[in-house]
Amino acid sequence: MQTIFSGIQPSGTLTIGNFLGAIQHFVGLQEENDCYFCIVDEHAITVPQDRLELRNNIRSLAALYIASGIDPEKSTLFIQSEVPAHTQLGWMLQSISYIGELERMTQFKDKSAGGKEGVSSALLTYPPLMAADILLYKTDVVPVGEDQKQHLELTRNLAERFNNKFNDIFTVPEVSIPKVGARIMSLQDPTKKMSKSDENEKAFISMLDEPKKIEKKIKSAVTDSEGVVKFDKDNKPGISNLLTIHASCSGESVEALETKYADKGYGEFKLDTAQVVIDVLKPIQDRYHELINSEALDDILDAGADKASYDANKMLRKAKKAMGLGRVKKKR
Ligand code: ATP
Ligand code: LTN
Repeated sequence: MQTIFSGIQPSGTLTIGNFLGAIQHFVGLQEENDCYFCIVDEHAITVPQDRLELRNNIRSLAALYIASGIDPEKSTLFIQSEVPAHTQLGWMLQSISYIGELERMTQFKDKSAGGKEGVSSALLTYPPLMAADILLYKTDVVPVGEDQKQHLELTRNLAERFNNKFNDIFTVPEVSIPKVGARIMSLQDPTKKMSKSDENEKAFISMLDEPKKIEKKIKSAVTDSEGVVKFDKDNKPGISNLLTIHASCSGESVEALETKYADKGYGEFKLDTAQVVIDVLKPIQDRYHELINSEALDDILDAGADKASYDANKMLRKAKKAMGLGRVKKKR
């Protein structure tokens, strides 16, 4: 049995990219492992958020985790800001992070591309907080999409740096990236990753989109003029992305789909792709609507925060002791 940790930001409604790149894999992992899944709201505030929207997104994300198959009996599901140990260890890890290495993170570079004046300092110090999330639970494996690989490498470096400098207390985690679906691209610009905070709504399929909307978005997805359903990431990024989505949702291989649509047009391929996406999302949406306003959801999150706090505080105490923070009480 291994310890698994992963987090998702409540920065909008989850997309099919989050589902195929992350949640779907979390569900399979919970059978044989000790899993922690976190709603990382403190990461979400590194960019401006509307308070009421953030509140809604946090609850909605919790309901979507469960509706997608995260079983609170098997896994610990909790909200990051309800477990203060995360920001506490995050601060301690900032003290051993270098500005240079943080400035090299591509997510920071992308999000601060418009100039550094209006960008929060938390966007820069986000990776040590992410490292804290992971290291508090003696995590062995972190399942994430491709875009998080660099943050995971930094987490490993910080863990090793801390262990060498102070005391060998942290487990150095491995990253796990799915073979298919690790990087679902935007429907409007298939060279960019699909992102829930994209300002163009047509660029992503939200997990709560209605069937008609899903169909419309896939129909208007940007492709090419060749008219051949074939996987070629460099020359046909749009069709390759739809093939990945179709394959991940239907369980068929990309090769099998290429054969199936060999003499068919994009129109038919797109309609079928929409259908397999709708089929995957429908039962999740039904369960979501049962959960979203229930007290049961609060009970699950309360229990999750209690369990996570207990485990995280144990590690926090060790880290404080290793760094010399606080005091040792005199014997009376
Ligand atoms: P934002 O747009 O707010 O930056 P996001 O949509 O990129 O957010 P995150 O909360 O940062 O989503 O990521 C949650 C998980 O989903 C991570 O494991 C991430 O790697 C994965 N993920 C995000 N986008 C994609 C994508 N397009 N394809 C595959 N996996 C993804
Ligand atoms: N940085 C991640 C979200 C995240 C995370 C984590 C993922 C925060 N803490 C810990 C895995 C483990 C993102 O933007 N997708």
